[in-house]
Amino acid sequence: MQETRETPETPETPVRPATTPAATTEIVNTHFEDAQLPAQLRRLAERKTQVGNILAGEIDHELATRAWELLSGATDILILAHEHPDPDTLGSALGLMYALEPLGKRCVVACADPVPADFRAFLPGYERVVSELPNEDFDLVVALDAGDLTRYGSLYDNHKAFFDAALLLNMDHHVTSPGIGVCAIIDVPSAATAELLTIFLLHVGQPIPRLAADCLLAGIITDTRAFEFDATTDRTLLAGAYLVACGAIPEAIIKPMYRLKPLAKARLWGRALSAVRDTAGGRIVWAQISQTDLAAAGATSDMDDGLSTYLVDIPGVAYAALLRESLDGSTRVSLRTTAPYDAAAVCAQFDGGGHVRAAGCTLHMGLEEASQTLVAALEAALEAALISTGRSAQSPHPA
Ligand SMILES: [Mn+2]
Repeated sequence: MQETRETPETPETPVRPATTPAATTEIVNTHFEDAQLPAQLRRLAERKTQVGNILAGEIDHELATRAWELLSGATDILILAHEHPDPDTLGSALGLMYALEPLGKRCVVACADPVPADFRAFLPGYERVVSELPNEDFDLVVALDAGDLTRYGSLYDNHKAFFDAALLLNMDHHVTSPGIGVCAIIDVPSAATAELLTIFLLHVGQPIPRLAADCLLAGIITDTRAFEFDATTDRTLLAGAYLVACGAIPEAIIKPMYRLKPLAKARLWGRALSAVRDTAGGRIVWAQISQTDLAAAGATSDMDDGLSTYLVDIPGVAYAALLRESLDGSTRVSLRTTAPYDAAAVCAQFDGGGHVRAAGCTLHMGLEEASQTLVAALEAALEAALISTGRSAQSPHPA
């Protein structure tokens, strides 16, 4: 993602409205007449305060107070992001670090796995994330975005005795989290742990510095795919609004996360998309990527990432598959479905797995044979699903 920055820009970068008075005088000057400045800035500051007050009331007072007592009482704080990190766990950890450091806290952010290169463009402080503990001299551990110590991977495995005895504060938003430590705030209505942290910091009256806002907004935006997923609530948007008022810039996250792509990736997608096949009246679509395609496009095998999701957005599609030829001659399948079709159930037939809407499997055969095998399985799955709803697989889809 770093190698090609020459992609055509949107026409003009829009002038952003002013956010915090201190940080954005320059931008304000391009937007408002000088004479209007003080009143305008006052209005922006008032609005920020109003939004902050609404958010501050959105957390259980007892729990937040207990959590803040733990943080206030600690000096050396270990902040954990879960293994195979996403930007929510990392952004929450770094955001909390940037919020606590002005109070004189010494913070170490740790994650069992390195920060993926794709996230580095929009996560300030990523270079401070360590994958092994420098020591065990911490008086508090804060575990973020997972409510089970095993999710912290090798960090936990390598320091079991330390973690099992540590004073532990846990913040997460997953409904499946059992919660760990002396204080666990598992806030399921939050679309992201970063949303919960934003609310928490506001509740306890802590300022959110610009760098903390950048990290927290990255968590919210990526856990909601830019406020798209149905976990997004009015409160999620308010938290985003507050962080923007703190100086965070949505485009600085959304563009590198979702839009920037190397030229080789565009060429690879072009090859695959120009040969998309379909059956069952367009309810099943699939594309293939061979080693020849990868070589011709100058692409790496990870550059098919996102292509099956792109295909499932074709109207009327039930199943969208991407099949990629591996170097060992097997075929990797990435399957996406629309409701109510079950991607995991189909992939399970080939010893794969995943989620209802997104799953994968490996077929130990060449690309063409794998396509036929998979499509036969998809047709059977579609037929079974349609019979159960009294429709026909052969009729064209309504879209
Ligand atoms: Mn999350």
